[in-house]
Amino acid sequence: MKTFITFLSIAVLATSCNNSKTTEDTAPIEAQYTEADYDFLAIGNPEKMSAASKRALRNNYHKNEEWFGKFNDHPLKGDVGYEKGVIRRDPTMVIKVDGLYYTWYSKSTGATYGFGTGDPDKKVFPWDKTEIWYATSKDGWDWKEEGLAVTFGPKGAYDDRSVFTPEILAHQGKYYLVYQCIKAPYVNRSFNTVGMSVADNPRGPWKRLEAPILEAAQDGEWLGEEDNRFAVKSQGSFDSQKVHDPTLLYYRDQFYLYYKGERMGERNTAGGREIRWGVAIADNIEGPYIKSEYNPITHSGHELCVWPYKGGIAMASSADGPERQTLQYAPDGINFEIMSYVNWVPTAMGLVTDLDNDKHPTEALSWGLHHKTKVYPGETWWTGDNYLSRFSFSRNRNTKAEFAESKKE
Ligand code: AAL
Repeated sequence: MKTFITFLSIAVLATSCNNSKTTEDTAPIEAQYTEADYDFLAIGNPEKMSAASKRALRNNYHKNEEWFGKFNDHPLKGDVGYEKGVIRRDPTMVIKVDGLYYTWYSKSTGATYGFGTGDPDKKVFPWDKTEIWYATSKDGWDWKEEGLAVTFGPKGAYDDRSVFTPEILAHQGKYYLVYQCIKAPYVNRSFNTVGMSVADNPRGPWKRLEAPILEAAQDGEWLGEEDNRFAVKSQGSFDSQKVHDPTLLYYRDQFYLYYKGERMGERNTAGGREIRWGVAIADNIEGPYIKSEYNPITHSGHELCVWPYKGGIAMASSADGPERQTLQYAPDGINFEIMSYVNWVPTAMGLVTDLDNDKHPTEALSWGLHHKTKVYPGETWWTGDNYLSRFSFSRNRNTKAEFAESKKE
């Protein structure tokens, strides 16, 4: 036993020497791995471990099994499901007020033409010329569309072309919508902003702030005059062109505005599109929001999905990057580690905020909303229609506790 403990100490310390050391990394190996851990991972001889077995221990597959599971999709009833010619997408978190669930989402109608038509009024993307609408439900299945919440700003303002991809935060009796904004004209090289509207009641009226609360860094340099977002002399920060999917959480007595950044001259890398997340933090809910010095805080993910769990922040990383389709956890809301790999992460998840998150690592994922795309034969995804749907998360059948229990019999 002593021999393998010494061998393992060296192996584990060697593999962890490039990472920031936690108490666990530096703890004596006896404290890290027990015979039960080896048995759980079916490692018969700890003196002869394959790279995969060492990685299983290092990545905590014996500890994090409660984070593993599978997402499912279920159609909704009522007004927000598929409707030809109507875009409903990017639902917010689902909040419960006086026994009724509320969600907000981007809504638009009319054909999408793409860029370069020569007519600056033509809709370029499903989320262009979009406003924020809302719907309510008694049971989370049957949704009633209630109407418009936030429309465009006045001509010439930062939000005069499109307001979309909203997120909601209920805080101290008020309601805050944060969302993406586009100022006309919408071109490939547009820089976008994040806006905020405030209401005393989830049914509005909503009052928009005069200025955006977050802006793209705009610190890259375009190459040439052509409207091509991939042609750059330098790329700049991870959020040099876009600040997307704003998601506001009240955390540690401050306001954490998580967001997705897109870079000028975005590349396609090993993980697909070059997408990363950042966070901007404020003492007051209306700002100023200061971008964290630790940005980017992920090297993967697409639409934001974050939730409070046991004093830290958990997240689901969806479509892009080498760590796509993982669940991750940051004890401080900034330093995320992979906890599990999942079959699929629903697009633009809106979590339900009145679930008992701390009960289980994936309790917050019990159910929620996301959007889907109906692509018509012979057409591209962006001429299709988006509609809302419901997801659920099924946990693994055999947790470590159950495994230990079965060994007793
Ligand atoms: C989504 C989101 C943002 C983008 C667009 C609409 O996937 O990342 O909201 O701007 O696509």
